[in-house]
Amino acid sequence: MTIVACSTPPGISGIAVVRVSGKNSIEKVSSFIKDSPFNKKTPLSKICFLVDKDGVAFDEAVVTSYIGPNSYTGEDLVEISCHGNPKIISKIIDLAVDVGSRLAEPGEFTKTAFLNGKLDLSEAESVSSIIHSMSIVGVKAGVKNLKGGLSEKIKLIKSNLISLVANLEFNLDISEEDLQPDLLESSEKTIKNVICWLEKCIITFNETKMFHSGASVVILGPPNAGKSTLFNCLVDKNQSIVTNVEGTTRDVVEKNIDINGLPVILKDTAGIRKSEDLVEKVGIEKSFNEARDADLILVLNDPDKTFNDGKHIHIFNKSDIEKPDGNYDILISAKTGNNVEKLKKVIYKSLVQGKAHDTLLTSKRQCLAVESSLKHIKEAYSLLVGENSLELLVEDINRSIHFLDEITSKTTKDDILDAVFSSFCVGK
Ligand SMILES: Nc1nc2c(ncn2[C@@H]2O[C@H](COP(=O)(O)OP(=O)(O)O)[C@@H](O)[C@H]2O)c(=O)[nH]1
Ligand SMILES: [Mg+2]
Repeated sequence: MTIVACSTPPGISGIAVVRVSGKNSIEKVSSFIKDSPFNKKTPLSKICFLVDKDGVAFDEAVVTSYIGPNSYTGEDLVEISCHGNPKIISKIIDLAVDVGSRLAEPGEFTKTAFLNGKLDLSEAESVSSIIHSMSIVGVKAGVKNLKGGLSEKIKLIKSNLISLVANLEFNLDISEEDLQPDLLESSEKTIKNVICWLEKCIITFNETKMFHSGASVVILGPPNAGKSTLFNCLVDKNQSIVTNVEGTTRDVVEKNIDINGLPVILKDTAGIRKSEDLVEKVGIEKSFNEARDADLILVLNDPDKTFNDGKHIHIFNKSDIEKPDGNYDILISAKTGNNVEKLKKVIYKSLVQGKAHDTLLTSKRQCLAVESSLKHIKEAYSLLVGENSLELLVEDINRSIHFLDEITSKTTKDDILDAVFSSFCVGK
């Protein structure tokens, strides 16, 4: 079956790209190209006229053919770079469907590439992370994995564990006195190294997942503290309403900003106070909910609260007209902008503790698999130091290997595949 989809976003654009993949895709597309120069033997890129059934040209486009397996999907593939008029795009898709293609599902081109062995699962996921990542750091991590960064590392860890299992199994089959003298010592070393690497993987993922999906930063505090003024100052725009009337902000106002390359989803909230106003009460409840799920909370002008949990920054605002009434991490004036640049640095430092560039995992799914693998290898370690039976030890190491396999696996259950590829865009 041949699949077809537009790979560029809907709407008017200079150029749009329609892709057709599958057996006979080249013949099928040729049926609506004037004097088609394409064949199944040689890949080709050419400017062509696209013609309707009546033979009249409806666009001039650059058409590129790829011959499977040397294509993105691993099968014959044609990319049509046409003018980005939605009418032209749907005409091409209609003509492709008329000659026996069907509309592609989201992510189906990449899924086909995976099923044809062009990419393993972690590499396919990196395509999604390259497209969706909210920062260039996240994009770079995706590209590293597209080139097999994570797969290579997993392969190496796996081969260490497989040799360990082989060695242990060999020693299971021989008599006690013939046991390799340093068996336990060398096994312990291998297992410790694997534990160390897996732990590092999880820590860096947790520290850097914000580079992919953004960090949620909530501004919280009493009414009139200047939360909306600070919000506007950080987003560089008069977006949130500022007045000297308490209870002005009721709904959560949010905006994506960039702090030193880190994508931040900044949220302005209703001031916390006892209120009888129903709408304001709902707003205050929303403020608490946002704060609970936030990566970082900026607490403004609240002398009663001091926090030392790394999740709060205690800020004194209006330092241009008032003296601080308690202990604060930083003094600012949202109105004049004084110390706001310094606050940005404090925000960045509170969110990014480690080295963002070290990350290898790009999805929650990968992280869960690493966590399960770590759990079993840790169990293996306790069995080893507790001098328990080698059989049990081997069992746990094998389970640990199984979860590593899930990260890159070429043979994966359908539900996992569906979950991975449904997050893609149509046409990728
Ligand atoms: N002098 C001074 N006034 C401020 C500052 N920040 C906010 N304000 C004023 O305080 C009032 C309340 O500000 P707003 O941002 O609406 O407070 P919110 O209720 O916490 O959102 C407004 O009149 C602001 O102009 C500041 O840093 N200095
Ligand atoms: Mg406000």
